[in-house]
Amino acid sequence: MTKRILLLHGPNLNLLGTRQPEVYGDTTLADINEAAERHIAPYSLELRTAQSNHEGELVDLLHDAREWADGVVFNPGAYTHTSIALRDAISAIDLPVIEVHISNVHGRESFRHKSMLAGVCLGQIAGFGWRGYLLALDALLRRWELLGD
Ligand code: CA2
Repeated sequence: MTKRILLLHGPNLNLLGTRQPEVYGDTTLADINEAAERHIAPYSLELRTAQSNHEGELVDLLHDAREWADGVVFNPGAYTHTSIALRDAISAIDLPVIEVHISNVHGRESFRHKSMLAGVCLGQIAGFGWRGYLLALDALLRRWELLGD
């Protein structure tokens, strides 16, 4: 049975690869989505990608995912640190959601140390650059026993 994954990117991540390469690297969002597609190619998985700069639209995308997806890999950007609406949406959809951050948020400003979302996610991956998205995909693959130890 094919599993379906939403790879969801939050605010400002459309700018990846254009600014602040010292923090976020020089990989673009399109590069990340392509790398994710390549990564899952050997498995019976379908990937859909989306990016929004708007909190309510991210809530809608999470609600929609309930209708079709089996899991979500989500970089909520700065909404990580502020959004009770996204926390409630993740709680409501009852899907495994993995929070991903390109940078090590715990080594940055103190306001980035707190995630409003991590407690309702399956787990959090931070600090491994764009490859963190691939680690998150592997975590879902393992959960579904499509990838062994
Ligand atoms: O490290 C991450 O992935 C973050 O989610 C990125 C967010 C930040 O607010 C979080 O604390 C950690 C910011 C995304 C901004 O992305 C940019 C990319 C290129 C140029 C400017 C911003």
